[in-house]
Amino acid sequence: MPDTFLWGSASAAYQIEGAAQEAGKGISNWDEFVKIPGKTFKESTGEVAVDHYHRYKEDVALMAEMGLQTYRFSIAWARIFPKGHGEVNLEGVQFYTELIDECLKYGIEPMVTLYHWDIPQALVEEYGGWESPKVVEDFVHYATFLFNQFKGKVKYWITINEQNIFTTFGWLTAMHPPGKFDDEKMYYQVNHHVFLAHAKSVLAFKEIMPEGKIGASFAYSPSYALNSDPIHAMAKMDFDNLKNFWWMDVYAYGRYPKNAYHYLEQKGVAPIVTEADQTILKQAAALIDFMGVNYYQTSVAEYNPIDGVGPYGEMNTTGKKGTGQVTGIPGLYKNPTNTHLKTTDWDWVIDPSGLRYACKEITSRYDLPIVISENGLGAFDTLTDTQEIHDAYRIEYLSKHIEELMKASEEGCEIWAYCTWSFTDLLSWLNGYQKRYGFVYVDRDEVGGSLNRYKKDSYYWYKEVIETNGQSI
Ligand code: BGP
Repeated sequence: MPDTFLWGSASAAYQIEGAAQEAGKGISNWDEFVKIPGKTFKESTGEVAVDHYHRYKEDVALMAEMGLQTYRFSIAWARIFPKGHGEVNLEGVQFYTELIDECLKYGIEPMVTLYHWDIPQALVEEYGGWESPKVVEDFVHYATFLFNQFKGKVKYWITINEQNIFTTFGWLTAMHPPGKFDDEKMYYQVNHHVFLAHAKSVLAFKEIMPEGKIGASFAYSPSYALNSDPIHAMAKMDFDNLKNFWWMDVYAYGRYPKNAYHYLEQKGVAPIVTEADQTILKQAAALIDFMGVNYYQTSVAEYNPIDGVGPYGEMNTTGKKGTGQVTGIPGLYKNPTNTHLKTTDWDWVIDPSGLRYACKEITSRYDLPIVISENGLGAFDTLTDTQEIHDAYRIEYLSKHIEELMKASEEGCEIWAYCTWSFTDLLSWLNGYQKRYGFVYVDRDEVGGSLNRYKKDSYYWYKEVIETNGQSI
């Protein structure tokens, strides 16, 4: 990979920090949501998570020993502004300052996500959080505060993590806070507010740090038509417009895909977009530096008859293969499992070439550099008696994806960084602690544990990948 390329790993505040009610931090939507019985796997919470808040020095030292070049992490809004706005919590600012300094001390480039799904609960109570346009100003104020605070130290910034996922789970499937079900009208309006928060932050950023790099991270699932039957080709187009381009076009072009907008307008659920909004979205789109991509899997698009499957079905959160259900939009598309590919224990298809496909699609459609901000395998791991973790399956998964990433680079995609999900094991939002992603095993389960860290086989493997700049995979 090019000399400037960064080999990295990623995390999110709620999933690793713990110390949920310490050091002046305000309560977040997730701190509240996990209290509702049945919402998370075995009622797991991020109250302690993997205690990164207290062990960050140990974690960063492990990163340094591995040779990690960039560490992507998110800042918990409620640690900075416990009420979402107003008084700053200096202890929170100090924590992230120390974390950033610790990374810099070892030459690890910090990559900061402003929003990885935890909004201060106070804003939810005050005006409904993302449901109100008021959130835009508060978000931009929070973002601007961080830009000023960490200017000169942090070059790479991600505004919003997986807007498509947290809004879908929050307002359509009720699986994330605020737990609303099938509220399509609000779903699109919320998304519009998030777009504006992103866009206005980008504009503020370029005033403060013109030389910095900023983008959003999108959970991109490229799609394949079931076969060459035109009916499925059309299903693929509808899927892409509604499930992929709806977000990426706004980030990169500052406008919604027209056919999708028209469809939603006819359905009466399209967001209200003013001319002033359009101008802001366009201005920001012209200024973003990269497309952030969280890549886990591809989708198959098949025509879904009007009396076909609906958008809501069981999701596999237990790790018992085959328990997920096919969903879709009647009259447009559905997403059956790809029979050519293997799946993980959580029914996610494993498709390394999909990563290359994603990079090429973004390159030709948007002509933007790419940051792979997440990619990884969630799996059950076993700690042996001699405290080793033989995760050959993870090595295989990652090496195949890296191979495809390198091909994409050779084929003309400008890829700036590759962050695996994740560095240490951490809390999976809906799947508890048993779905592990890290290079570093953390001894804990849904109930608790020693929280000791152990290097997995994949830790040593990635160290060598970095050392050889991807030659040894
Ligand atoms: C992405 C999120 C991450 C992380 C990852 C793995 O959607 O940005 O926060 O959780 O997916 O997902 P899961 O934990 O559901 O396996």
